Amino acid sequence: MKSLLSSLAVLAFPLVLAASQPLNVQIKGMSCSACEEKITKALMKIPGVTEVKADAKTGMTTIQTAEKSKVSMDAIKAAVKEAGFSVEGT
Ligand SMILES: [Cu+2]
Repeated sequence: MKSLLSSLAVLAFPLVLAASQPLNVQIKGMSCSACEEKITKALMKIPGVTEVKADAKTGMTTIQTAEKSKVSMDAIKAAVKEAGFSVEGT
């Protein structure tokens, strides 16, 4: 029983790490904290997004997802566009 539990722990650990990979995108057009809030609200609506940190000064936005594979870059770009901004390089 003890060996079964420890092998389960070994198996579960990398899965937890893989599930918390953040996505970093550069967003154009942010100029103040209201913009950050708008972006955050728009991105939080995407299923699977658990946390958003938008920085108006640098444009750098970190998107934390429950499962990286389920949140597509297309969904992020669409949400950003709908909020009135754009993802750098698009
Ligand atoms: Cu603003």
